[in-house]
Amino acid sequence: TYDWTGYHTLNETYDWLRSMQSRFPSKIEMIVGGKTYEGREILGVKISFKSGNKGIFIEGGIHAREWISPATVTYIINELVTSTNEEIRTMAESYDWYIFPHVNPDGFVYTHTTDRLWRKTRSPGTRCYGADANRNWGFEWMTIGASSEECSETYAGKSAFSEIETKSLSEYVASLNGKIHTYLSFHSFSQLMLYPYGHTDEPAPNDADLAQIAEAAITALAKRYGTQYKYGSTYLAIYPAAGSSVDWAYGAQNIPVAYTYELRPASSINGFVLPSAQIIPTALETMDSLIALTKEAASLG
Ligand code: 0X9
Ligand code: ZN
Repeated sequence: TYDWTGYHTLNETYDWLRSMQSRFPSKIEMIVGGKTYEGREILGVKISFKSGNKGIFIEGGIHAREWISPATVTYIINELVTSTNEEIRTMAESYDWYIFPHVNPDGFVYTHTTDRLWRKTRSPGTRCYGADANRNWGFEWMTIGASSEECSETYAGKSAFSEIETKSLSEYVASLNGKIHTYLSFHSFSQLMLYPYGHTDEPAPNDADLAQIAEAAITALAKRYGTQYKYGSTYLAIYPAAGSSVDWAYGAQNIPVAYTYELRPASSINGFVLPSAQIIPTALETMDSLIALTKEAASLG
C-alpha cells in the first residue's frame, strides 16, 4: 500500500491518485494538466467539497531530483481528503484544490532509471537534453538568472514555453479563468518561502501582504519541530531568476498569492537526497504552514 515512509515511482503515485479518485468519487476528479515530451500525462486531482470556492493551485516536481516535493504534495492531497483534524477539514472544504504532484514526469522517471540528480525536462537539443522547466515560462523570460546554453542546468529553452510541459500546463492554468487565488510551487532545498519577483529587486505590488503571509506561515511551520525557514522575494532571498511558474502565475495571470517553497534540508552536501524518514515530518510541518498561509491570506482579503 501507498504510504509516506518511502519515496515512490511515477507509476506508483499515478496509480495512487486514481485509487483515491475511485475511493472518493464525489470529492475528487482526475485532471490532466498537460503532457510531456515523452508522451506522459501531467496527472492531477481536483478536490472540491462544495461549489463556489476560490481555487488553490499546487504543483510539485518541476525539478526532477527534488523528490521531497512530490512526496509532500501527495501527503497534502491525502490530508485534504481524509484528515479528521478540524482545522484541516475547514481549510480543505473552503477551497477548490487543483493539485499536480509531478509537472515534470519525464525528468522524474529519468531520476529513477539513470541519473538521480537530473533537474530538467527530457526534450532533446543538439548536444544536451532538457530545459529548466522553472526558467521556461512566458513572464520576463530570459531576462536574468537563466541560461541560453542548452547544456546548462538553468537553460531557459529555445523560447518561452518551448517545453510542452510548461506550455500545456500554462494553458491549463489560464483555462481556469481567474478562479485561482493562490499558486504554490514546491521545491527543495534551503527552507525558504519565496515570492515574486525573481527578475527584479523592485517589490511586487502586494509585497507587504506577501511578506506578512509568509511570516505567519513560517511561524506556524516552526512550531512543530523548530524547523527554521526564511522568506523574501526570490530575487533578494535566493537569487535573480526569471521565467518561473510562480512569477508567471503572479505576473501574467494576476494570481495574488504566489509562493515557491524550498523544503528541507536547510543545507547539505547532497540536499536533494533527503532521507525518507524525513518525509512525514516535512509534510506535517508544511501542512501547518499551509493552514496559517490560507488563514492569513483570507484575513487580508
Ligand atoms: O532556481 C529555482 O528554480 C528554484 N530553486 S531550486 O534550487 N529548487 O532550483 C528557485 C525558484 C524561485 N522562484 C522564482 N524564480 N520565482
Ligand atoms: Zn527546484
